[in-house]
Amino acid sequence: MTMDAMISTTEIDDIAARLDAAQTGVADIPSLADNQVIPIDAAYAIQSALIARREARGERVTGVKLGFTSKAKMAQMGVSDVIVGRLTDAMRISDGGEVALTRFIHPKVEPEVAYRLSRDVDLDDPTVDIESCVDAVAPALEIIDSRYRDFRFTYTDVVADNTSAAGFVVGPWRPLRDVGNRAVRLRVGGNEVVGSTAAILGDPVRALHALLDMCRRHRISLGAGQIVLAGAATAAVPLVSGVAECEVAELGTVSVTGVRE
Ligand code: OOG
Ligand code: MG
Repeated sequence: MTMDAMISTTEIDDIAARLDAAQTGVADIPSLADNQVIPIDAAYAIQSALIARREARGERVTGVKLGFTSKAKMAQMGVSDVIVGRLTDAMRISDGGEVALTRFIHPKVEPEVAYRLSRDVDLDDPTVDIESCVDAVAPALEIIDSRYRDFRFTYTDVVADNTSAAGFVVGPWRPLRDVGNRAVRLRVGGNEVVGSTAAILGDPVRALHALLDMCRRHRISLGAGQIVLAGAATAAVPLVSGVAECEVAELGTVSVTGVRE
């Protein structure tokens, strides 16, 4: 590591504070990379500091999410490796519920698949079978809202910003089943995007294995009851007022209504 890539714990906390203020104040900030090289481990440390701030306000981590598990998303954002972020109870919106668009800077919505962990995952057990730690699967929507101006960021920037996580909606849970190669349809206002769950690393179940690998590398715990978002099956679409609905063939439908207050 070169000297100029080093980053102190004070800087880590300062950046987390800036990202936190951008989210709570609904005001974007410039890309960190404009001023500074952030090593990947520091980016995950910033993400953890950001989550610690949310927890100090009473939020609870209720899940994790993967990003850039599809080529469409990698191409849309110009990155080439998966990322992991945290979901909190404050980000959850009930299926069919409303969400105020004023909560966000420039929200987009993604069609996803969610898994539910039924057991704690021992990251230090090299033989752990992640699929056996999951008991249910559901269609889901993720609302992403980069805290960076114009959604412009580098790989490490977006990790620091908790992978743009801003909201999520989970549809009806079904007992765990194969959800590979299912048609996916996302409708937002007059916009319709179609795709397939095959876009998610070939099969969303592979996202669970990618998640285990990322969580081991970055020491992110996985516990019983947590929700896992496997990543978008298509490029993200701007969230506007009205209904946003995701349908995954033979799995179900999930929706949220964006409202202007
Ligand atoms: C980062 C989040 C990507 C996904 O499903 O690929 C993501 C972003 O695009 O802002 O959540
Ligand atoms: Mg996503």
